[in-house]
Amino acid sequence: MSPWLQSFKQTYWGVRAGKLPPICFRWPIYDVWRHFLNAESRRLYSRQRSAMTPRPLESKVIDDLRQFGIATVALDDLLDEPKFRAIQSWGDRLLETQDVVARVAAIHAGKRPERVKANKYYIVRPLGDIPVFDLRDAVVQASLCDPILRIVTGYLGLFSRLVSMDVWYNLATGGPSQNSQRWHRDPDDRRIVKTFLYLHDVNDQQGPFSFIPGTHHPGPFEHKISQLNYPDDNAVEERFPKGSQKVCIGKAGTLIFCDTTGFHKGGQVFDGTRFVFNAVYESSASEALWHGIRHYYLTGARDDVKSMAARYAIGLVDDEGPKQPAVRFA
Ligand SMILES: O=C(O)CCC(=O)C(=O)O
Ligand SMILES: [Fe+2]
Repeated sequence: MSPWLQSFKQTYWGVRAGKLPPICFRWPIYDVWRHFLNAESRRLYSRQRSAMTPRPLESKVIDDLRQFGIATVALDDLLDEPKFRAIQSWGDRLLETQDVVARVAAIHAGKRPERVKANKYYIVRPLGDIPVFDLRDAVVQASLCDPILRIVTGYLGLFSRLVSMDVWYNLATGGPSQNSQRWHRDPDDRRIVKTFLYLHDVNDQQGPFSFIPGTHHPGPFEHKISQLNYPDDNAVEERFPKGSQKVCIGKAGTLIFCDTTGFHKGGQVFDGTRFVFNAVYESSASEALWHGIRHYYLTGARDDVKSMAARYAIGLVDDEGPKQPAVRFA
């Protein structure tokens, strides 16, 4: 079948399934409607300006995000009360569950789980593919805390949506780099803030998150919304040699903020494992939101969430859905 006919068929079936046609996500159409769709989130942010005024360390993170597209801090340095130990022991308990131990052992024995999210068979997700979090979980409270939301909204210039939270246990599976282990730009929005919280130390053999500073600004290998942005590996390496790449090795408790519309990769473990919590903040015009993709569910009393920015962040997230997580703790 000719590529033209193939893309026509894909568009046709996509539209029938309720998806917007790809043209809606191309420049400049997407950029125009993104602007209008975010009118409310910009207005809410500017109304809350004084509450959202960043503290000095938060301002430094925002500045680094603007300039380089990446910043790292220790989570507890941002918070009024340390939370990392509680988050880490919650994570460690997840790893000790029978189900997770069995899945890890199977992969180490060379088995490849079938039908695994995004084909990432090298990741064990202790909470399953669509995790259910509770608003009382320390990790959720950290993801919605004022300092982090001041950074995210300060960088994006609008109230953002917490579109994803996930826990990854990356294993060494050998073989060539795959999926997001290869250099790419994320396609969901024009500006994205992803945070990666290292739950265990990560050295250069444990699949550290890596980024090419500055590539969140327009540059080579154009950023395309709603499409794969994976140039040939050699082409990226030639254009951005090793010296221009930032490899985020770090201690447990390290929190990385990154605008992943720039080139990044990670999670290819050669020795040991990588244990990380990932949260994703995007605008209300994020492509994933528009396609109705739900990455997680939330339980707990929403009325307890007081800050406007946090309420907005979870405003579109569904309550606990049909899929139960693999494990739950009270
Ligand atoms: O696993 C990693 O370090 C990279 C993941 C990634 O590409 C992403 O979260 O967008
Ligand atoms: Fe990515």
